[in-house]
Amino acid sequence: MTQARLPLGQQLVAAGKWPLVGERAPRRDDSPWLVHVVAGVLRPRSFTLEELRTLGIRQYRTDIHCVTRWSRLDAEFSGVPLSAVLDACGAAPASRFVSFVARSDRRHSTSLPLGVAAALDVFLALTADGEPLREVHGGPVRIVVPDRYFYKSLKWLERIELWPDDRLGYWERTAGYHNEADPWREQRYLASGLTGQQSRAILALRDIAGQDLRGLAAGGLDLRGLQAQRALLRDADFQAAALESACFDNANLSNAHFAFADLTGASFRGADLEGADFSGANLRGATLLDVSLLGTTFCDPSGQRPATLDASTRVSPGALEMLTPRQQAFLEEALRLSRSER
Ligand SMILES: Nc1nc2c(c(=O)[nH]1)N[C@H]1C(S)=C(S)[C@@H](COP(=O)(O)O)O[C@H]1N2
Ligand SMILES: [Mo]
Repeated sequence: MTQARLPLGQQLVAAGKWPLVGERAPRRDDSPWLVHVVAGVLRPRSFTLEELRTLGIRQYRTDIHCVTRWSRLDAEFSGVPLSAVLDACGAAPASRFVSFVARSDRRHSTSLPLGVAAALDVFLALTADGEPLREVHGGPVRIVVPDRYFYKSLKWLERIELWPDDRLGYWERTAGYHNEADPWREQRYLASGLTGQQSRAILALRDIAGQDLRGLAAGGLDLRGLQAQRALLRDADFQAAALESACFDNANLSNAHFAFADLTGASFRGADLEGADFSGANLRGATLLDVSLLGTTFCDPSGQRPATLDASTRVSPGALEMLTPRQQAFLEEALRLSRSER
C-alpha cells in the first residue's frame, strides 16, 4: 500500500518524474571536486570523489518528500554513508551538529543534529537510478537525508562542518522552513510571527505589495481587490477569503492555502504557486500565466472539493506539466470542458 507511505498533504509525482527544485547548477569552477571536512573534527581532510568511493559504496532505496507537496517513492541511490566519512575524520568531543555547505553561488547550506544524522543513516549520493547523479540533481555528489523534507538533502556537497551549536541552513534561515523537517509531523514551516490581529491590521488597506508576510492569517476575510504583487506569502492562510480581482502577480505563494477562496478575476501572473491549495476555490476569470505549479492542488485526491474553472480561467498549458497526474487530469478536464462550453 503506497498510501500508508505518503505523509499527510503529499502527492505522488508521475512514474519516472523527478522535479527540479531550488538552485539549478553548482558554482562555475574548473578545479577538481573536493569534499572538505574541516571544522569540528580531529583529523581535517579533503576527499576527492575517488577517495570517497574507497570508504565503501552502499546501495540505498528511499522515499523523497518535498516540502512543496510532491513525493517520489523508492528512489534508488548509491553512495557513501556519512558515518564512514565522519569516522575517517573523527568528530571532536564538543561537536553536536553537522552543517552541509554547497559548491554553489549562494553557498547553500542545511544542518542536522549529529544524532539525527546517525539515526536517519544520512549518505553522500554519487549515483541515482543506476547512473552518475545528474548535475541538476546535485551531481557529482549530494547529501540525501531519508525521512526528512528534501530541503535537508543538499545538492553539490563541498563542505561538511561539525559545530557545538546549530548553524541554520539557507531555507531554514531565509524562508522560515522548519529546522526539523519531519514529513510525518508535517514540519514544513515555523509558525508565523504574526498574530491574527496584526494580520488584520496590515490587511486593512488591502495593499501588501512587496511585503514579507509569510504565514499571514487571512482566512475568511473580505479582501476584494487586494494588491499583493511581489509579496512573500509562503504558507499564508487565505482559506474561504473573498479575493475577487485580487492581484498576486509575481508573489511567492508556495504552500499558500486558498481552499474555498473566491478568486474570481484574480491575477497570478508569474506567481510561485508550488504546493498551494486551491481545493474548492472559485477561479472563474482568474489568470494563472507563467506560474509554477509543482505540487499545486485543485481538488483532493478522490476528486472531492474541486476548484471551479471556466472558459474565462487562463492557465499556461506548459504549467500543467509539473502537476501530479491526478491534479493534471483534473485541470485538463476542467479546462477542456469549459472550452467546449464556449
Ligand atoms: N545546493 C542546493 N541544495 C538544495 C537546494 C538548493 O537550492 N541548493 N534545494 C533543496 C530543496 S528545497 C529540494 S526540494 C531539493 C531538490 O532536489 P532536486 O532538484 O534534485 O529535486 O534540493 C535541496 N537541496
Ligand atoms: Mo524542497
